[in-house]
Amino acid sequence: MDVRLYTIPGSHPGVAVQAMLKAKGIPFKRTDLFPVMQKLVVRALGFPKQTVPAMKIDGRKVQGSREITRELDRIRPEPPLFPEDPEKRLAVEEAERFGDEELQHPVRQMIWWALRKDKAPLRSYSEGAKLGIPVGLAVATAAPVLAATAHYNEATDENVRRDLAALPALLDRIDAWIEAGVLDGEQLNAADYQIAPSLRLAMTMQDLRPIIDARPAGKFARRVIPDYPGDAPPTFPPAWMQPLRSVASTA
Ligand SMILES: N[C@@H](CCC(=O)N[C@@H](CS)C(=O)NCC(=O)O)C(=O)O
Repeated sequence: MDVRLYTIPGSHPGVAVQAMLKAKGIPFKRTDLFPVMQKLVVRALGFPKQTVPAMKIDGRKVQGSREITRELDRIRPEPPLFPEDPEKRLAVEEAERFGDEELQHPVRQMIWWALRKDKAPLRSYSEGAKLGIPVGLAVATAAPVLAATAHYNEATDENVRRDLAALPALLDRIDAWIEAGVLDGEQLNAADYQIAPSLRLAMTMQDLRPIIDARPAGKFARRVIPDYPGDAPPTFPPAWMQPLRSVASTA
């Protein structure tokens, strides 16, 4: 089987797919793309959308982390990514949907906002990446790419401030799923692999790391994805962090 994954270094859904490929023991090759450029490249490769992760399996194209999850389960059923029991499966599917539709994007907006403000940490997010040019050069010339990426992800002050205020409620839902055994069970499932990389990306930001680490969600994320590239020093204005701090101090 010839499997090639197209991704961006540090992409959280890209990390999710890599963790599932690893869990299933499927060997694969990875093509790392630049943000912005990836839109053109994946379309030029014949994928219907412009997002990564995108994957070719023996020339067949599958795009989107949830679509890839199902395809991986189809081509290599063991270990399964969904429970057999229909009720448990529904719960995992709902948590997986939440991870994709409600958690992924706010974290994406936060990190692009932070990197646009200070591009120095970008090098740490490119650890292990094969971009085709030296990482130092990529970082030195990254300002227009960061501006464009922040723009198309709508990583505005207003949105990121709102994302930060909403984060405690998202973490509450994740902690509740852990408590209920939907997440963090003995056998990791599709929702574990969808949610943990977003938490790990959020935890690369020093502003958020201690807050998430203090909760079951933090321990869970580190179990599912032990290593995640990137380390960004505190960047968010103190007033934006206030909603997170007041929840942490009353917990
Ligand atoms: N939620 C989808 C979309 C992933 C997504 O938006 N990926 C980002 C990189 S992390 C991307 O390719 N953005 C480019 C764009 O939106 O055009 C998934 O999990 O596959």
